[in-house]
Amino acid sequence: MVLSSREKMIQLQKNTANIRNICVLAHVDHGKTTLADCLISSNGIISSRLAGKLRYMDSREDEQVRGITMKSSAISLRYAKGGEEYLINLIDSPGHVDFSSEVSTAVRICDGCIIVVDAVEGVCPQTQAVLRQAWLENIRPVLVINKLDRLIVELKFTPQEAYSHLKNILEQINALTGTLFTSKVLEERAERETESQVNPKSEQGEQVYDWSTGLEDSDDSHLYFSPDQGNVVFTSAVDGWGFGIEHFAKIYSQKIGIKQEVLLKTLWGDYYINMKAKKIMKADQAKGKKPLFVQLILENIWSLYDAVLKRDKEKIDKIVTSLGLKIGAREARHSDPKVQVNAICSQWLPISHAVLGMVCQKLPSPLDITAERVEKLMCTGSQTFDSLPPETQALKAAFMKCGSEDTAPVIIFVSKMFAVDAKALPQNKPRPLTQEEIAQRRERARQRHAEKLAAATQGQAPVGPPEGGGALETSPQGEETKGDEHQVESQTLKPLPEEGDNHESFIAFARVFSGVARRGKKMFVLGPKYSPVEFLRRVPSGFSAPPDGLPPVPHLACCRLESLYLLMGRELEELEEVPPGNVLGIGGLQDFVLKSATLCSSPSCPPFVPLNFEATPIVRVAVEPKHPSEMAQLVRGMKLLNQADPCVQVLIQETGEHVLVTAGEVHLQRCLDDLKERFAKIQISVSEPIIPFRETITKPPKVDMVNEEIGRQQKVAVIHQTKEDQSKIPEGIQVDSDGLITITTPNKLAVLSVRAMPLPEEVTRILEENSDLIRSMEQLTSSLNDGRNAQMIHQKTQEKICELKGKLEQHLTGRKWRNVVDQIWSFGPRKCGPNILVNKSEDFQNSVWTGPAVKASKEASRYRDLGNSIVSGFQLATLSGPMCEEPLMGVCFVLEKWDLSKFEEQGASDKHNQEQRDVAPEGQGEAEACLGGGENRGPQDGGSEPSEKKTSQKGESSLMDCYGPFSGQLIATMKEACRYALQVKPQRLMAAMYTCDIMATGDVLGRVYAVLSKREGRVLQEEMKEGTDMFIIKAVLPVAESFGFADEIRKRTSGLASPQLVFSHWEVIPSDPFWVPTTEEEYLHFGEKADSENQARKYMNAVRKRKGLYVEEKIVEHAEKQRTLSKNK
Ligand SMILES: Nc1nc2c(ncn2[C@@H]2O[C@H](COP(=O)(O)OP(=O)(O)OP(=O)(O)O)[C@@H](O)[C@H]2O)c(=O)[nH]1
Ligand SMILES: [Mg+2]
Repeated sequence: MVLSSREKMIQLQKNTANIRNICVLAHVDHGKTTLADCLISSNGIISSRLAGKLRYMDSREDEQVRGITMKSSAISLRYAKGGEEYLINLIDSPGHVDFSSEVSTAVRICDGCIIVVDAVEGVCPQTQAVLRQAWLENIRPVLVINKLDRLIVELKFTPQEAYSHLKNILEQINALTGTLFTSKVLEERAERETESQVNPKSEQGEQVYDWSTGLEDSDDSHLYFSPDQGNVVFTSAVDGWGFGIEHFAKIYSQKIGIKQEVLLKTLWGDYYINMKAKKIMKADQAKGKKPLFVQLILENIWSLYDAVLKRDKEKIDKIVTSLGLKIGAREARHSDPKVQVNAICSQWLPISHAVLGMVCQKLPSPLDITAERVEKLMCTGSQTFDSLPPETQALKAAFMKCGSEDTAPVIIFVSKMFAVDAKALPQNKPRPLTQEEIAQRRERARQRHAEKLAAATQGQAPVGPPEGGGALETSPQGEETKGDEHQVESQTLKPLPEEGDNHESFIAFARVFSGVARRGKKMFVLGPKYSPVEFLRRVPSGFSAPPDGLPPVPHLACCRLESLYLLMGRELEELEEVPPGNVLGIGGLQDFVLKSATLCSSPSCPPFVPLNFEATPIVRVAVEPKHPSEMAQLVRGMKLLNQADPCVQVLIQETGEHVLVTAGEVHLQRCLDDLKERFAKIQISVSEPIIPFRETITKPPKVDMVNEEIGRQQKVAVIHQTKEDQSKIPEGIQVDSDGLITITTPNKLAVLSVRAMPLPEEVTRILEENSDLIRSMEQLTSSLNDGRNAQMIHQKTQEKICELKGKLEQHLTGRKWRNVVDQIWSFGPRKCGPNILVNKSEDFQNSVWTGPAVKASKEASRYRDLGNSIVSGFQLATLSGPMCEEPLMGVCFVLEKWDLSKFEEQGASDKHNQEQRDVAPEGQGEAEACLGGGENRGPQDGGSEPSEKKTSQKGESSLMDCYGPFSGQLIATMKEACRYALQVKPQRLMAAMYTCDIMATGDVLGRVYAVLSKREGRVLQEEMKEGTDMFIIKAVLPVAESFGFADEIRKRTSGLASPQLVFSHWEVIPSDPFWVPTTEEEYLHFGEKADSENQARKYMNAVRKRKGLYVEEKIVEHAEKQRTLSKNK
């Protein structure tokens, strides 16, 4: 029986103070979906017998088969407590790392979350991750320690042991919260300090003081989890029970006559009770006293389990009667003890009361949204709230008020788009009839029957239909034509199936932050790059026009809220309007919103900060249709998939391959299934995963491959090899002993000298971390270059830039790096990557820190244009390296010399000639044109044009010669120079690495290690989980070796260990892909052919093969031997 009708929900949605938007977060398999089942069953949506088995929120088939959740989905529940009725919008989220982006989409639209922790496994890597995500979104958590039954049944703990274990888990999770809190306080303090340094007058002395005392002063007690705070409950979701200590405090205060408040404070903690004196005292463990929690709570539960497991009928009956419960006969007789436990406990300690009670009491309503959170949502990038325009700042009040009056601006955030089968939309489905409708139908059928009977008894042939009755008979489902909603609906929706194969409809997963979302309302869709400042600049204030009549503003579109839905797990219910503070589904936005967006009725709203995704998409595959003719379907399918998944990336590579980039293997599998079965509906073939690599250079090794120091006597061979290397370099390019490449442009007018040096690891890391900052620096410079007066650079950004520069200076020390930071000219690839270009040439000085040399002189601007060509060459070189055309990482290119003297001479002589030509316009032209093969003959006519202009035209044309435009030559030459500069240094490949957390029991540990070492994994840390026989292993594993890793581990350990893989960093593969034995020792060790496996070469060749590049491979190695063998046979 469904207790909560749609009408009831609509009514509850209006009482904002009693709404709770919450999500369930945890590590994979800690019981989120099972818990959600229990809560859903309390509303009668599913039967309580099925709760925990059905996993109602896992609506996809693969979720049910694999037993893991893959998407977040919402359901609205009703809960009554203390005379108040609450509406709980519950979102179940996935715990698997591959789907952590789904967690981000859930936390954004919630105000609170339930963190679930498995009582046996305790705090796991994803627990940390989700707690961090909740923290970053500023939402308040409560804790559910689940699977307590495992402590009794599996681990066979005594109540006392269980208590210590639980205490331990609480300590762990509080320690985590503590670190998050301290880091935040310290960050804020640092911010304050810099602010007060920058602006000492505006701050008052005292305030600075406040923060310098920092940590000790900030009260953080409310942040921690503690049963006596009421923010922790203990549950067993499978067995359907759960409790907070409040429940027992109430019972025992009546039973033993101690005040409830006292019990609340002492039920958790080391307190014991002196029954005789009716006093609670601080427990002294040494005396063997039991804490209250053990004595009054755990022991009761333990004895119940004990009785049921031992099938002690008498004892069970006693417990049941003493608790005053009624157990159904079927459950009481059931042979499975689990069913009995469930029947008893779910009545005694109903889990939904414990959890939902805590949620209503401890988690905030949408009205309690904090100013801090609002400001964070509204400020993208390095903006601060104060820097927003006043109209925008005014919206903060609307957020805080969460008002539903007509004047309130409507603000909605769409956190993801999800696809549903169009047939499943409520408007396309026959609606179940209401009781009245059923009664009406019954009445009509009865009438018809009576009429028929009457006709038969009169023996007449059926006459003409009596007032439309016949029409009813011919169409049994057709009812009275007037006012029947159902019919109207089904008529209006008939056209939909005619849309052909478009069976997927997209629903936006969203929340109303302010105002009432009404069907048909026009809204602005704000793209992530939209700026209200830009709008206010373009559209005069007070301009009033219908939203679609506005002048075009970038990243702003206009849409209509076509349909609104109440999200009910697997079902959707249509709504006319949604009041503020609610989670909702919106239909009809698929043409406006790709993945997420902000919708607002007022254009002065800024777009919300982008969701922060923890996982980096790293696993790529190329897909193509089995039948080439189905390409169009594939492309369309991929587009739909891209929209339906928050984290997948869909792209077409330069090679023309259609590529899917996913967060991991499981995610990849899900995306492929979706593509095949839902979005493209075609057979596809999938390539092997494309593994990304990076190319870099290192310092020359000091030891050879057999760990012998490269001594003097062996140097001969080494030099021999370098010579060989150098022979690869074509003539005309000079290489000095230090690896400085000097190269001339094809037209011989410019000479470039470039050297490549490996950057220290730390510097590479800093560059990677700050790529966003570098990108914004770059944008700023380019907008200045364009002569646009870009937005004033914000003070905070300026500080961050200075900080970055400082950090780089700190790590780039020594003679080699002297002044290098000041001379950084560009970053690459894509102008923000982890490689740098340093300009040491004397003539032209330019650095990223100062911005472009904004000199008005023509000369300067010409240099700047040529400089841009050099930078472009560097960008190209860093985008694809010489080894296997993968991007570079951690390389510094130094442009030592940039000789343009010839070019200038040429320019001057051109000018001179031009002047002469101006004097004598005919005659000399032919002779000069030899360089350009006629191309630079240029415009010789037009004597009427002003001479100034003519000169400049002439100047430009002189840049052309038979090798093409000079700027193009510079780009190509610079790229070549960089590549050769790399090739003369020891080149290395870098592999992407996963960190891998595996939990395994002691007996399978050996097998886990075996799999890890087979796949080149490296164990970093191994820890035993206290009180259990579980080990936590932290390892790193190359992405290249990770495919099938999780499966292999599961198979080898019979499912007892399951790894979680998260992309962590890039690591240099120590072996040299071009290595051949050179020293005597190496010859001895590896033989002349050195055909033992070279991992780096294997990777490199695989990539080259995939890209269709030349691979140096010997196909027949020992031909003679093979012949002799066969002869001998
Ligand atoms: N013993 C015991 N098992 C439980 C309990 N709660 C859940 N489980 C089991 O744990 C497994 C995982 O439960 P789920 O609810 O699917 O876990 P989840 O957190 O939703 O997992 P993901 O969504 O994949 O992250 C299932 O086999 C459940 O039966 C519990 O209280 N006790
Ligand atoms: Mg789940």
